[in-house]
Amino acid sequence: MDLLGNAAEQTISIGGRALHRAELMERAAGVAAEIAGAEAVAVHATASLETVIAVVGGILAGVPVVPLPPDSGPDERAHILGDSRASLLLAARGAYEGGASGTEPRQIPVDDVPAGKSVNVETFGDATAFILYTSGTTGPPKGVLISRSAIAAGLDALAEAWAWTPDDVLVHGLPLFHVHGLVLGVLGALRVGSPLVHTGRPRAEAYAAAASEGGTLFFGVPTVWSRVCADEDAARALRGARLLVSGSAPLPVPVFERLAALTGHAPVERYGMTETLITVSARADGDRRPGHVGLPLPGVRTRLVAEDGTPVPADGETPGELHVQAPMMFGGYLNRPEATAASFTPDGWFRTGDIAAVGPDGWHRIVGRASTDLIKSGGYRIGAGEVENALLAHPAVREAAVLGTPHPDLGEQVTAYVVADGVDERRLIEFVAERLSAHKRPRSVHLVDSLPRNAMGKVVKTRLR
Ligand code: MCA
Ligand code: AMP
Repeated sequence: MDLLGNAAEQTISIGGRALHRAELMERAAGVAAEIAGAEAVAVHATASLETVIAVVGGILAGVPVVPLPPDSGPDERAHILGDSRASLLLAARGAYEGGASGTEPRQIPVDDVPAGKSVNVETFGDATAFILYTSGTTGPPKGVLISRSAIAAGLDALAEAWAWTPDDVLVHGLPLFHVHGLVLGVLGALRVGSPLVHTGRPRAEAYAAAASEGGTLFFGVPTVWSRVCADEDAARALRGARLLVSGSAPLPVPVFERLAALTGHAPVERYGMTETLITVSARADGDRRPGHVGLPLPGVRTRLVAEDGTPVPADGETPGELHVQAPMMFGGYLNRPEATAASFTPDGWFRTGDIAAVGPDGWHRIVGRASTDLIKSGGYRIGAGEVENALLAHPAVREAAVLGTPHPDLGEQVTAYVVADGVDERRLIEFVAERLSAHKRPRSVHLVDSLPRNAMGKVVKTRLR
């Protein structure tokens, strides 16, 4: 299986710097030689060519890659590095300023690694390609094991559904440490063989500029599309594109409609998770329906189940928990066999935790989440428990409850209710920011006298809203 495809000619450009495929492969082969045999390798995943070289190096070496969000705070970073047992860390020279503690992995500046000769990727069969850390409802993020075959299956299904070919020029500016930006947005381009233009950050003007330079296929999270709509000139520049794709969070119907009106393209929506990669999507050659995420991709099976475990009819109305079986399924949570077991039903279906309705024609609509403890803000998945724990680490905080509340630009924002003595809201936001990634810090903190609890003593978050 040649995960990276075999394009003869291809350019990867990030934030204005470009690399030809041949050079990328030679530099990645050099990295592969350097890290060969490691248990796992962390990559300081800035939006840069060095990140792409490092990640491809990991794949060529058959070493699981652990993308480290560049703004992750010390607590988060220590957890990811310790849990994954990454003994090496690849970063652009001078870019990583991580802790100086003795537990830090040995740093290898990607720029200093000499280019190598091509390596045979087939040798590594179906090894783990990535350990992607993602938030659960409680506790620190879990490492999601993603195999090479899951990625290959996921990318091939998307290429088919979106008619994605080497003639496309893929454009996006998403972070390179999640499935969307990294697996779809980088490995997808490499496997399909389409050039990639990464805009550094996903700004409307940058998407417009890339469109006028020949970009055809654009990826964004709903916040990006909403910002594109707010910049009408930028939106109109996308008229020449072939396909606009939205995912990672619900695309509000008004944004869908506005985007279609301004660009002439009804966006293709698709649904997925870090654990399952993308499983449901609209098609390039089919309908696009606002508020809907499409049909199961080839090889994917879905079902809806009521709370009591009974099947839910596909009438387009009745909601149920979405269960999935798919060739792009993850291989479990690293070091967490109980969590892995709990995420599957006894008959082998993955419980997504999303509530959906499915029409008689198979079209899926995501209507919500089973738990209030997973927040989606700007397309980032944030576990309420992780933010609550960060708040509780402050000596003045006695109780904390975190939830997602509606936000016009980000979909949801992180909102905290805190019982504390002698500390103000601003200080608590900074305190979380010192520990966790920027997007995990609360946008607002409400200091309250007590939290609403049920008879069991559990906080009733729905009463906080
Ligand atoms: C953030 N800021 C804050 C706070 N939070 N300032 C004060 N108080 C806070 N509580 C700062 C930020 O650091 C930033 O500063 C500035 O405010 C603006 O932040 P924000 O509004 O969040 O905008 P942004 O930084 O422009 O980010 C919006 C974004 C971003 C570009 C849409 O959220 C993003 O990249 N999202 C993509 C997430 C993603 O890729 N998810 C995929 C996972 P400064 O400007 O100084 O930096 S999902 C997945 O992989 C699956 C499988 C799938 O389905 O795709
Ligand atoms: P992550 O693992 O960060 O990809 O987060 C996965 C979650 O994002 C899913 O369980 C959904 O709740 C949400 N999600 C992803 N794509 C969509 C979409 N197109 N519409 C609604 N929710 C989505």
